[in-house]
Amino acid sequence: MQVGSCCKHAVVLSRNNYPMALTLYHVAGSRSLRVIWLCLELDLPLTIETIDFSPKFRNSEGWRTLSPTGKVPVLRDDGFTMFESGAMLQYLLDAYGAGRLQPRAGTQAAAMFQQWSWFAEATFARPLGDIAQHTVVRPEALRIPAVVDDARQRASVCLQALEVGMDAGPYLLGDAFTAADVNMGYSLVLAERFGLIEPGLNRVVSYFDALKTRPHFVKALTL
Ligand SMILES: N[C@@H](CCC(=O)N[C@@H](CS)C(=O)NCC(=O)O)C(=O)O
Repeated sequence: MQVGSCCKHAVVLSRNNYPMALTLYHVAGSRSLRVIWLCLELDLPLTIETIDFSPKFRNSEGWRTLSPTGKVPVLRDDGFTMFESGAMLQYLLDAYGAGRLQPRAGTQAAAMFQQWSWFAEATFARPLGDIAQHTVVRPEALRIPAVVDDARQRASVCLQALEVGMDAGPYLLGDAFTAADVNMGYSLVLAERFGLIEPGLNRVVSYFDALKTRPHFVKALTL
């Protein structure tokens, strides 16, 4: 797979001698931010290969071999390849996290960790993705304004659910920062980009502000 030949540049986040060889196929502003942020938080070495986000490249046979739906990101660990950003976080936590940034399995905290992680992608990111598709990703002729209007409503319901449903903070599970915040953080980046975070969402605003004080989030946003 000649992904490398389509990469604009590679950045290597590496300070330790871990036995793994993680490579992330990345596009700035995409869900690959989650993987970069988590690797920084866990101090895992990661090679970041920025790929071409054009439909031509994403529909190429080579890219579809790695990502059958043509989406971004893709993670490789030596010869092992996977798609779905949330699943990547879980793999990294379980394989290399040594118990960090996730609650012990089988606890109610772990259930809440799963709830917010799934919510961030399976529920909240759906309308956000629709907004992205119909404002940026699709060619103009294929964009449907009514889809955007509807998606904005659905995303607002999700923000309201976060407002009333999250713990007292500062993080989703209270005092402990976890990878669920990494999952949610990216969805909030999109929500902010689309102007959906209203000032009245007090808890959401202070939660997102708390995430923005984390240096690794700030760094991930620049890559
Ligand atoms: N659930 C997937 C969603 C992947 C996804 O939609 N990625 C976006 C970029 S953030 C993409 O590739 N969009 C292009 C498209 O859908 O055509 C994940 O979390 O990895």
